[in-house]
Amino acid sequence: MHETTPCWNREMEFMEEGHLRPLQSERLRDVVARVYERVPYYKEKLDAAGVSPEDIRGIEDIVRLPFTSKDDLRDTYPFGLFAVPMEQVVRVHASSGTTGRPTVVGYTRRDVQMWAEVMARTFAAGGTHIGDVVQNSYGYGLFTGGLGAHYGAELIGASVVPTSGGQTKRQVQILQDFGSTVLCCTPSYALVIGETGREMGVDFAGLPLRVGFFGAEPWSQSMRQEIEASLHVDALDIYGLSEMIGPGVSFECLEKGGLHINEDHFFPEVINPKTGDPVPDGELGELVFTSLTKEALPVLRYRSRDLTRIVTEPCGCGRSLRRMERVTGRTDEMLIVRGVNVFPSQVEEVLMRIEETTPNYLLVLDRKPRGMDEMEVQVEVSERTFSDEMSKLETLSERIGGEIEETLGLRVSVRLVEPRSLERSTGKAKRVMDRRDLGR
Ligand code: DLL
Repeated sequence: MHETTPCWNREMEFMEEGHLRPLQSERLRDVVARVYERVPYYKEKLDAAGVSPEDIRGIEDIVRLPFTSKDDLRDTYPFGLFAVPMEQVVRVHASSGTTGRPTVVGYTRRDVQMWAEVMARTFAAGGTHIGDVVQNSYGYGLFTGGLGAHYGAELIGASVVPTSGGQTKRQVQILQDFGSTVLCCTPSYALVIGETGREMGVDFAGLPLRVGFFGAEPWSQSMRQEIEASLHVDALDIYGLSEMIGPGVSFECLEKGGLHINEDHFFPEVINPKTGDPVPDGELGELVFTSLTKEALPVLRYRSRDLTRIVTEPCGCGRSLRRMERVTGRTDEMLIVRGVNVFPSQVEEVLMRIEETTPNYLLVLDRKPRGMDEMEVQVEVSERTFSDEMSKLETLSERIGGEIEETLGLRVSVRLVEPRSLERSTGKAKRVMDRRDLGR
């Protein structure tokens, strides 16, 4: 069955029912024993929780383990959670986050190989093969995107062009001249590449570009349509986080119905972020991951703060790896404006439905002198709309305000801004400017 579905590791990706759980159980027992023995911080944590490695008999016992959070990584900065001596660490990455110290992550040689394997599965699921030219526009450096995608594409045997992010005109030039068939970057940067290409007079329909692997930030179904129309590609969602490995934790296949989790390496749970209790499959909650095979930095029950749900229906591709829905936002990204919970992705969905605007927006939050919070939605209008008369623009901004209010239950002010006036990002886009802390 499904012999024709493109894949990298048929045995693991299409594992028969009943085979995966014993493997996960064995790997969980092993990782718990390893961190207990080798990472004093974890020994203390497990002792405090009253759990010893012998208590963990199978994967169902995972709920007995304590959670790990970003703070645990910060408290042990930079290498305190490493479970191997530095001589065995062949790579270090770090994610800067928005506040405080960066989170540092390390890899043994085997970890780097496993990472390439899970990224090869990602690329193969989108039909990448030998002979493909993979333009990798994720940033190379401390960020995991660049090198993570690089090694996976190389393992497949594709020709990798490591452009990294930035110099967008050159990106477009290379897309054309090298005949890139695969593009990797953040979804927001994919749109910037499309926009720049059009300004340069490029017809993407005439290029060999076929598929894009986009991730590292939340995006919506409407944004997928926008990218697919702009670049003439299949736009696939790829997800990951440095604390687990980087990109490669989960990936979409060409069915585009959620992301298959590489659960032989990363065990997923979805919990209620308030209580920490597991929620049933299909219910929205916070994703928690345990790395089952990582050597340098094994992490137990890491609270990702990402919100999603487990998809229960089987996928048309035939893979048995469970799927998660696309991540729509983070628990710490939720804005509370005059008591209303707002996720930037909700505003994005509304803006994407409005034809006269472009997908470039910024939410600006201010606290007014009398203590009221205000949210301004700045959104770029299209070139054609911008040249419309004032009255039309006013009607448009009222319409947008009305639709946002209907969705969020919150009155916001809308400012239409000139095409190309908002800052473009070559990596993760910045959609929120919260100025409410100033002068408090
Ligand atoms: O962003 C790894 C990555 C690189 C993934 C390239 C995909 C492609 P970090 O910098 O540690 O790692 O950021 C991890 O980014 O917890 C999510 O909040 C967010 N994120 C990553 N992928 C997606 C996605 C990389 N497909 C954090 N959809 C995660 C939504 C995503 N959010």
